[in-house]
Amino acid sequence: MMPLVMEQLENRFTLHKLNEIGDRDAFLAEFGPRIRAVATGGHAKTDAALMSKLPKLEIVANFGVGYDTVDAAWAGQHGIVVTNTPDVLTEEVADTCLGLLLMTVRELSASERYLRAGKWEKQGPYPLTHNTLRGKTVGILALGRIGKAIATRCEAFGLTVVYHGRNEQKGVSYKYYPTLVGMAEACDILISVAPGGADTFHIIDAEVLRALGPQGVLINIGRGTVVDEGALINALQNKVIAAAGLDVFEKEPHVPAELMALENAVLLPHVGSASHHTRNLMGQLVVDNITSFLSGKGPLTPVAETPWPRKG
Ligand code: 8YV
Repeated sequence: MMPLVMEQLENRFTLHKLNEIGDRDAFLAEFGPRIRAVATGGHAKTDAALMSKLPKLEIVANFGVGYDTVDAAWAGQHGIVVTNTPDVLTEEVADTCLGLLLMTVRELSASERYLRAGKWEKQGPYPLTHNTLRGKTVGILALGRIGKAIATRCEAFGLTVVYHGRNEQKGVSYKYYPTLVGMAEACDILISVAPGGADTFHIIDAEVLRALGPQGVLINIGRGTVVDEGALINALQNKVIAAAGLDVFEKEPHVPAELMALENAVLLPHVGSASHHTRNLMGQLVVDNITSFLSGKGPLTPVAETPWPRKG
């Protein structure tokens, strides 16, 4: 957790830091019975095993809009509220996504490597790119808040936007595809904004990549687990698709050597929301959720599994 979060929580509450204590079991045995709120983020898991050791737990405030590391269904069943950090990061992540899209389609990072290696002067201009954004259709997987901000930017770039998700959305003018394979067949660029978790695990598989086709480009700004990374490596090696731009990976921070070796992959270290501006807003929302909740005013941004006011 960033200093902004730690300082405010330390000033307002009694703060125990699980990550700084070597013996997890001893920590939980000593402090677990008193913990009312958990602030968490990154790759730390707040699962049933952890929450069941915190009998007074009332709220889990997750740093990040994605909360696949928190067992929100279990929390909901046990009267624990889970909050995330939506909205404050939407535009930043959409900006990053468009940057990654341009880098991938127009080979901007490869051409910069070419310049820095002194090849422009020695060997002449960087080769023309096979791919372009001109005349292309973008398929967005999961048209939520971030997906819509990406779609708006894509429209400004003159791209046709279509989408796939669990349901067709009212009031959305983009064409809806009821199946992911159907959308992959129809679009040139597949952008995944889908959250992680069991429901989306490996839904972008070999079949979807084949449907995307040899001119196709995959951009993943959501969660790495949505893509079958082995199938993607195979598809990139064998030109089943043209290229991929990835900000997220299956087992972060590990990035497979096979991906690192590929010229047709642009790889970013999960920087979608990673500016001081946006991360400060996310951190503040973690603090504000806990403060509001513990002062009896309810959570500010509860997740769908733990609605507020409570149902029933
Ligand atoms: C953060 C993210 O990098 O919000 C999310 O879901 O993936 C990112 O904004 C991550 O949550 C930091 O823990």
